[in-house]
Amino acid sequence: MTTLIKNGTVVNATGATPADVLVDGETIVALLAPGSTALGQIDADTVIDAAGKYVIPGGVDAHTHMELPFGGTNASDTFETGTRAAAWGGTTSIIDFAVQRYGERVEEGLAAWHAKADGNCAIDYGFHQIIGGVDEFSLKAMETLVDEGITSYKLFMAYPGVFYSDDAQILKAMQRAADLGLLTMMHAENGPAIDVLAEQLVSQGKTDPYFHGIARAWQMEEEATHRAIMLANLTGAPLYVVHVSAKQAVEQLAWARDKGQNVFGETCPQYLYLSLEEQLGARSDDYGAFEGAKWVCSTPLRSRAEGHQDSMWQALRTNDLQMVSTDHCPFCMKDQKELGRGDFRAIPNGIGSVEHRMDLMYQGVVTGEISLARWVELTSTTPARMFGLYGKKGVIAPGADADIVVYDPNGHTSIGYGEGKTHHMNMDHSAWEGFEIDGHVDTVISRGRVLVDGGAYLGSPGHGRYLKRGLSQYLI
Ligand code: DUC
Ligand code: ZN
Ligand code: ZN
Ligand code: ZN
Repeated sequence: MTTLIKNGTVVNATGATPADVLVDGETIVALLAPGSTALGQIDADTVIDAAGKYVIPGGVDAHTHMELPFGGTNASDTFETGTRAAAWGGTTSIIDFAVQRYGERVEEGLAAWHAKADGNCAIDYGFHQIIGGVDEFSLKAMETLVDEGITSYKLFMAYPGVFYSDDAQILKAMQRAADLGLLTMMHAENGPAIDVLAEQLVSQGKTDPYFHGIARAWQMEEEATHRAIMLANLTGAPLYVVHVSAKQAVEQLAWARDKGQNVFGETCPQYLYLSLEEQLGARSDDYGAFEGAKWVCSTPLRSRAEGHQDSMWQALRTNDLQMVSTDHCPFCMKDQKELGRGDFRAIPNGIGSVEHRMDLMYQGVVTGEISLARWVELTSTTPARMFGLYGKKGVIAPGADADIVVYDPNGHTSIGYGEGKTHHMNMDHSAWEGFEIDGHVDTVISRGRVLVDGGAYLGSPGHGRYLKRGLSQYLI
């Protein structure tokens, strides 16, 4: 079974060039001079005309939380609904976080995650491992992760009593990670101090969702980022800071990178486009000021007046931040976010974006924030390299998996929920209501199989395969 995608502009992280792409089975086998078919050399079973469109490697979203138990409820997308929504939006691989909770063995947490995901995914999927309790057992279990195809793990400097690690635990885990070649992913916020600030706000009657962002002040992100960098420096462990939102945290990353340390950071679309001021202003008849709960996530939305959003875009251009993931962690308002009416601390933290990342970042190309090639690099190529998938994922090249998106720069996408707008995530609202994108995901192919064709969905649960990942290909 061969497919030829012809007349398009192939965009890789290295640049854009007109080329036809030949797929045999699940694999890209050739890039051809445009029009080679006209000479009669190629006789493919299926031909896709990509004239006027971009042909890009499928998106790799390296930070999702399908079915995450959090805040007394579960993230509302299952692996089935979440990966289907991802496919609709041009993402063909996700890396989700398997969870070990305190008091549980890492092996149990990982087995539970396979049970949720295996056989249910529309696209390929890998795992990072959350270590929610660093102790002699989890330190031992880290030794088996590489064999499981899990080459990165996440620690939390936030959420005392839930996932939190103190500095002693972080130090021990990083020492082990340095020996094993594992990439340490860090939720860098000073949780104990944040919890005090949050308690003080609530006791003053400041219970609205907006105060979530006041409690989680940027100083708490900068301080934790610096501490993580120094512990990584001491131990020699490569460090990847997740969901960076404060400009001062980026300054810490840039400082460490300028000295040659293996330190990396991701940001997310919400920290580029949304702000604390907009969250404060949000009101609805149904929810009043509690409307702001839709944008409660951690790290929090930051003040536009303080310039954090501009600084995130700038860091994406200068490579002080290397990639964009969603931190897709969806919760409905009804019965989920509503748990925190009257106390913002009880609002489950998270925003759903897995369907919109490719479009939202393409809009950054339209507005001149990033280049076309950088769009592909931030959303596909670097995530693949960072997390040991490159070669198969993240590039349009012979030998790569045929994970391909045909993107129409003359198309249009209206993002939202309800009233004719049709996101595919399992959520009763959209944090992105009203966003208009000057581009459109037309065709999505995963290992040679067409999942999305125009407005039609042709995917199925179980097509997606578990990705055993190699070590990071991004280290200095
Ligand atoms: N951190 C995440 O990475 N995801 C959801 C919530 C959080 O705090
Ligand atoms: Zn986090
Ligand atoms: Zn997350
Ligand atoms: Zn279209």
